[in-house]
Amino acid sequence: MNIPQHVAIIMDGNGRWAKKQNKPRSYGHFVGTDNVRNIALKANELGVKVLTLYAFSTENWKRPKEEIDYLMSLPAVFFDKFLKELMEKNIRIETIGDLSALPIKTINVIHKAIEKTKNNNGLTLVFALNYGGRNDIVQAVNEIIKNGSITSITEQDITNNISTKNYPDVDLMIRTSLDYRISNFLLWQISYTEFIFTDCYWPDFNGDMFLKAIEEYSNRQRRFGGLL
Ligand code: V0D
Repeated sequence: MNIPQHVAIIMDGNGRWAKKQNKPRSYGHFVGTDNVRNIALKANELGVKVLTLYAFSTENWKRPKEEIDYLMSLPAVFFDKFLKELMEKNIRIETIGDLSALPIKTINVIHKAIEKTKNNNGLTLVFALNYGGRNDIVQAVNEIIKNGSITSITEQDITNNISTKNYPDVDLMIRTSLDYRISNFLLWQISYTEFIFTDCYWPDFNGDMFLKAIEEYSNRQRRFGGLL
């Protein structure tokens, strides 16, 4: 089987999953957090190098304040429940996106998780937090023009300055829960990415379904614009 090096996931459907059983949206987010663990362990087992998860977008600030407050408590929930296991399984936590807008408590927990896991060399589990794909490109260009003598830039310049500069190309993107769009997730990075959409809500998306997605990826022929 051809294992993708880098998988990205839009973890959608937590609210709808909760609603279906007359529970508050926050309960869906809570169970969704447990599922981050399940899928990260599966990805690690399969030998995926990088798993990038869209946890909070630059647009999610439009949600009701109480939902945002609850979401901002989840890094601590995740950290307390799973840090020990992440260490045992050699999983490293990193983030992309602008953390500076998050509550200071949330930032501190995230920094702690990054610091504690920084020497692990299994799966790199990347949380996209306050992340937007257009913003990512703009910040890369701003970084490049800090070199004041530049008059034109190349694709490689952008690739070298974008948030995912240390990761391999995104081979596979998965979106759960029935919407067929990118929602300003990775934009620059998905030129040749394979897509898999599933109607399953994120809390129900299990390790077996993840494996099935990898198998489907493995069966596709990637041509990168050329001919076979
Ligand atoms: C809610 C489903 C883990 C989708 C997954 C702040 C949305 C659960 C984290 C997390 C969220 C982030 C950083 C870190 C450790 C864990 C997380 C958010 C939302 C937004 F270092 N799950 N999770 N962060 N959800």
